[in-house]
Amino acid sequence: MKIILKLKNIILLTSVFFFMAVSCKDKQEVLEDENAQSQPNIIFIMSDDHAYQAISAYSDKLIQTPNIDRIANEGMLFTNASVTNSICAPSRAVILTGKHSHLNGKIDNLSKFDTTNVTFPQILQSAGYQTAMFGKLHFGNNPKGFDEFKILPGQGDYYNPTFITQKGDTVINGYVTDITTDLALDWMEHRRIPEKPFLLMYLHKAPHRAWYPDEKHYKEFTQKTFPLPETLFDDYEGRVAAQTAEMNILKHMRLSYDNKVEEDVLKRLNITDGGSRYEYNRMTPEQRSSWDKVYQPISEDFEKRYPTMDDKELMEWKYQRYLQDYLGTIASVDDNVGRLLTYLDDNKLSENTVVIYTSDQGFYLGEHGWFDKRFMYDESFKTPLLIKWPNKITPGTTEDEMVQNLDFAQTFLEMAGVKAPEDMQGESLVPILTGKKELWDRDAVYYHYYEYPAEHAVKRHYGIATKEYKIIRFYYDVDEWELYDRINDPQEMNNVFNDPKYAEVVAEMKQKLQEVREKYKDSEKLDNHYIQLYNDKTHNNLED
Ligand code: SGN
Ligand code: CA
Repeated sequence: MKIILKLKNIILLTSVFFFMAVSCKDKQEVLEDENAQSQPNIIFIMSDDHAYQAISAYSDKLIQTPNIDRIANEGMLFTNASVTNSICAPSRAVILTGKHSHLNGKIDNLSKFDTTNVTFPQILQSAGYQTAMFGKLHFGNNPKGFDEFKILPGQGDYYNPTFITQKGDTVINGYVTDITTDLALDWMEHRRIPEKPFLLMYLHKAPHRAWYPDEKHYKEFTQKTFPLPETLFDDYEGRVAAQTAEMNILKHMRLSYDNKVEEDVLKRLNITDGGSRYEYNRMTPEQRSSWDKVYQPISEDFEKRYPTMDDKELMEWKYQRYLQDYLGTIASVDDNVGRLLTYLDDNKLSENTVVIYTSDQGFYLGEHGWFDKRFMYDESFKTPLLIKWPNKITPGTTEDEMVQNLDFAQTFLEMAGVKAPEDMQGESLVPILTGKKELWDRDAVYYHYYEYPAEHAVKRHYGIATKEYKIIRFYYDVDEWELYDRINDPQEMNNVFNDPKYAEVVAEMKQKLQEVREKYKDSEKLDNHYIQLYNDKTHNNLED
């Protein structure tokens, strides 16, 4: 009896002490503790030029990406996510500001980002989030709203890259994809404040041109052969802007710069297609020696075969070389996403962390005979999007609603319970993620590409896509319209704009395009304003 009484007293006393301790806690601290529990951590993973065709959750024809797929297996796979402007820095500006290019001002890669724009990381930081960014930004200036950043200058390098940090520039030896992950893990391990929710932007340079894999993966991928896309030999009939674009694998991909044929071999073969193996020249002697063991035999083989190759054979050879290196860089991204997810598991962070995987845009992997992006055609208009949010998203869900990178800012703010500014132009994806799809009624998405005249010669164009159709207008030095029937012609080979059978659809889509342009506050006046700015040399103040 006595023992039980004693025990009761101990319990009572401990409870009193506990409540005293809580009430002694600063009110603000308590609030932060509560927020830390209710506000999820957000990890935004973005790679550069990662085609959805090269993620096995979408298609396993080319590569297995088990770690990236895990995000969809535990969350949601978006099969109809697109960008508003398929090029690097503009896409990033749209993501950060939640505004279309014509309003945030970052229309192309050539001008600096206007830092008077309000970005979602700044808002999250003010709302108590700890924020960090590692990897590629490509803005020409440093990001605002981050407690810590280590970013690549411009495009960044694969081998032994330089990073811009708050304490100055530093060169880190090794492979960029591994290093970017090391930086992110080091920040989570040593500088994360456990009482605060965090936003981590973890941004890979890979698989951007000129596609330099690490040793493990070039050894593996140079042994592989990939299926040819059905449209590899597209002749661009009926599509004027496609005819003048300069991104054809046969005609515009460079044998040394892109396909890594040694310069001496090209000299002996009398081939001058410009460029050199830039990244090779950055390697340490050890890195070069490993590289040469694999790539020298490829050059030697090419030297033997080239004299008898016709265009078809050369196209196929270049396509295989392209995919071997491109996919090799993705295999590293996948390994490193695995490292990050394992870290979250090991540190009990998985349950309260949203993980997003996306790319700054899609990419052509030989479809239409192309590499690169920029066009509103599906392979570069669409982008991969996989989101895991434990206890909110039903694992293994596939979603075909037309969502865009424009929606990310408002989505993250809503996840954090923070009100988004009225002038953001996207829509939060939270209803879709949490099974309240009836609140989502978007029926068309808007697109506008500006960087012309420029590399790859893709003409300026804007358009809208609905689930059934896509209408595009190319302008500046042409005035060309295109219409695609997305259901019957998913490869977008037949421009049916002038087909009388589609006259009614054309009229409806033109009308809708006008309405959408008005809704998003885009106009001919703004088109002309940006042409004027572009022609003014001060606009082009950045190297690509
Ligand atoms: C570089 C590439 C282009 C690529 C742009 C933009 N050329 O200029 O092929 O389209 O970047 O890419 S290279 O010869 O320098 O590799 S983006 O992803 O940054 O928009
Ligand atoms: Ca890109």
